[in-house]
Amino acid sequence: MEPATPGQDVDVVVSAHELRDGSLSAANERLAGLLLHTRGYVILRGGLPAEVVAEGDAAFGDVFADCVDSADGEIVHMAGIDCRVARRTQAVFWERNHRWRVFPRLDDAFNSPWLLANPFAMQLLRPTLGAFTCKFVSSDTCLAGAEIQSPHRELDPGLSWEPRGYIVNIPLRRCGLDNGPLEVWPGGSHLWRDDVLRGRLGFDDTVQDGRNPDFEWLASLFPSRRVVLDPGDLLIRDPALMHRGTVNHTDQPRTMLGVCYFRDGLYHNYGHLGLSLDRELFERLAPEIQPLFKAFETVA
Ligand SMILES: O=C(O)CCC(=O)C(=O)O
Repeated sequence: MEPATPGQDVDVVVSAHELRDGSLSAANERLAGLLLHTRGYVILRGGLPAEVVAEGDAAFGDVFADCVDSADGEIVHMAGIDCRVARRTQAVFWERNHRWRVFPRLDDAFNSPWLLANPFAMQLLRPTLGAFTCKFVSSDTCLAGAEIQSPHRELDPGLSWEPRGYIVNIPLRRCGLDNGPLEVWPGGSHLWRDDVLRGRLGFDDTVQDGRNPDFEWLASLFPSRRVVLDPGDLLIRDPALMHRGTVNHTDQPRTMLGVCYFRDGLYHNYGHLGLSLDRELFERLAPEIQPLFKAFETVA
């Protein structure tokens, strides 16, 4: 391998051959495993067929328009969260400060195994998580007017050095520097311990949409990277990795799907498969991925 410049962005480029086989070569698996373990995230360039992303993007445009049209709907409490349900597409959603969280129903446009159980992501998650299932499938849509978020970590970070789960982000269109890319702090922030950071030192790493000067100061001590993603790329990240949403300077929504997998036996109250799946949709999933989605029925 060529020596890297310190701090250089290193991503994994999926070859046409790997894409056809749905399996990373030994060298790419090793590189991806290394980046995931040490930086808390890895980008797989070209880890999804273009047509799967294009179909998801077209369908999401319709779902999102329905959410916007349904923004005056009744607030309902589902899976521990106050949300609304889009009238036509039945997507569960909420909006905060021009950031929309949408749980699209996993119908034919969204149920491709490439999206829901990407073979490269599965190849990397199996050895690190052991037994795991999907916790939720949602999307982040950032619009003009959204403020930069406070750096934060998610899903009970810092309880162990073992990853509790992973989030696979799938951009439906280009996430460039101009339209609100995710900013991540790769220097080991996914390993910061909760008992020290919060318990002993009193930093709160959970604020997303408000200001958090203390934690923003802490973040300023470390280099960060704004990740540019093209349709077809895949970002796999530890939810404990410090990150934030940034500002969309364009007039077009910027959407990434987020598929969260959690280690068996661990729990977090955020997100639920029942927000996007019912028995009928579950039965339409490819049989080989159904075991990952079996928890959909337990939504309150
Ligand atoms: O902009 C994004 O997609 C990410 C936003 C984010 O990190 C969050 O809402 O937790």
